[in-house]
Amino acid sequence: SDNQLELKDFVLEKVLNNNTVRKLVCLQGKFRDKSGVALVVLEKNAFKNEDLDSKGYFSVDTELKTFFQNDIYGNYECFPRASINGIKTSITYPATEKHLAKFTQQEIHIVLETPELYQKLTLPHIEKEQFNLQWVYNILEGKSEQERIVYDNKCEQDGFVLLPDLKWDGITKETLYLLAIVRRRGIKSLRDLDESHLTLLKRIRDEGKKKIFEKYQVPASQLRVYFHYQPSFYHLHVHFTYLRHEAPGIYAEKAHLLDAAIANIEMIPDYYQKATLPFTIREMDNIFKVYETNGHVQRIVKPDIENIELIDK
Ligand code: M7G
Repeated sequence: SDNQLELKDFVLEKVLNNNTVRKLVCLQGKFRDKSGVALVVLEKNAFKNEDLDSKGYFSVDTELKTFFQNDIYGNYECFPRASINGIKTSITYPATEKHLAKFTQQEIHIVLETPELYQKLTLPHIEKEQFNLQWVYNILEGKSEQERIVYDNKCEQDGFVLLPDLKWDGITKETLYLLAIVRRRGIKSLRDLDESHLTLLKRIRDEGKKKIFEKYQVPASQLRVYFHYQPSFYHLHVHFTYLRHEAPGIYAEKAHLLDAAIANIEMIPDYYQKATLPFTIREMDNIFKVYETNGHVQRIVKPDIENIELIDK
């Protein structure tokens, strides 16, 4: 269609992040003849075991360029056929400042969010500004990604939709990443959970694990099932990733295992309304200013090069 975005029309304005370990670049730019700002993320795909044969990397179509050969050591660059050499690409258009900030490399800090700080600082911030949840509603209302849905429990109260995460191609077992999105509206995050959500949480855990085993043959014992705190999207969802896959966002300062959350609530029904929850904020996040203004975190002061030169003279 006329509205189709094409990479040949992309004009780079700024490299927001170039992660050499994850082999991922985040780019800010424009599409020719279009006005909005675009966020493009390119990521080299993980190797798939099934490509490691004579139809994949070791096929006659693979070109091998020699860098050098020295004694028993050979160094090459390999150019496999295009169809196994794709680059995972995600485009957000039009992107807001907040999208760009999320993908920009920057200083990061931990703050300790007591229940009081949640009420006083975090909650008003979430209510004032947060990412739009339209994509979530599109999934729940049957308008987008329907062919990707793995399981749909339609119960309004305790149902959920299970589908591949945006970050996953839905095929490569090595990088398995699914998302369970609850049907009930208004549960913002881990912070809201209490004993009234136990049925929902256990259903997500049990049915989610069962469906993933049936469809992808990954057993429950090899799944990492967790919430993010803070999440980017304030409509309750649970991440399911393959234990062997070092998925982004599985760090101690961000991930909370679903099993641990259930156990905490069973022990203390209002655990998450009483707990101090640490979370990370980045200096470009607007919530950083809120916590900074209230004295809970300090910006890393970058040495001002021009001033240092003046002092030296
Ligand atoms: P989060 O913990 O709220 O934020 O998780 P994070 O992005 O900081 O982890 C939201 C999850 O939803 C992430 O894993 C995203 O990759 C995923 N996601 C975001 N969008 C916009 C979509 C989408 O449109 N479709 C699907 N299937 N997943 C998405």
